[in-house]
Amino acid sequence: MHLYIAYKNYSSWSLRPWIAMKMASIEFEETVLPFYHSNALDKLAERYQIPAQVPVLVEDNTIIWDSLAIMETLAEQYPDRNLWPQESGLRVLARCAAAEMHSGFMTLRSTCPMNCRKQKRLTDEKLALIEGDLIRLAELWEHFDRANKPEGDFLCGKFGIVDAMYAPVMWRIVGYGLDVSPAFSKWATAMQALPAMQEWLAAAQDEEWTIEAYEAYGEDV
Ligand SMILES: N[C@@H](CCC(=O)N[C@@H](CS)C(=O)NCC(=O)O)C(=O)O
Repeated sequence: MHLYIAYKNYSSWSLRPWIAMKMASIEFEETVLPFYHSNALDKLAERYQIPAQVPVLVEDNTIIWDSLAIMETLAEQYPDRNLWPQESGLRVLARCAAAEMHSGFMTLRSTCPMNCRKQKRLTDEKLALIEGDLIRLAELWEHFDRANKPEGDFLCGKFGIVDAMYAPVMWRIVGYGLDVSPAFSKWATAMQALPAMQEWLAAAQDEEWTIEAYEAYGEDV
């Protein structure tokens, strides 16, 4: 199984299946395709006739070219890893929140691009723009707080796909010094402390590439 991803410092969609696979102890090989610095991603896309985007998971003749589709497929392939919660009501909540991330939070995503190795601060004008998304995050975390779920630090107790979908949001909130809610902060602390997340961060810090377009967001602290 081979996971194609991009810059660990910047590629939020890459982080999602990568951390889900690490947390579920699914073995894989990985290749980083730095699409601002090489045409290797275009070549991969041409070869498989898919969009020139990461993440892409290749297993034998199966090509999966979307983060959520990758994790859904893995949840089917590895039912014992509980990538979705077992209890159906909790699973519905997890699926809704994962889908909401996949198709929403556009303002937060476009205003605060993931930049794991930097601390940034936003102007008041930019902060006002993302206020609605921060309120929505707090509301979502309240849904999970009210849910009947097993013990644990993550949204459904144990780490699962829904946590993986929000993993880059942790870097956005922490990196831009934003405040969501105490429940969110507790989750973010647990997420950041994961050995797999620290492994991702160390690799991001070691990367030689810089993308000026992403560095231009916010003021460096
Ligand atoms: N819907 C896709 C989105 C993937 C996506 O936007 N990936 C970005 C990197 S984080 C990308 O590959 N960008 C390459 C480009 O736009 O040239 C998914 O969930 O996998």
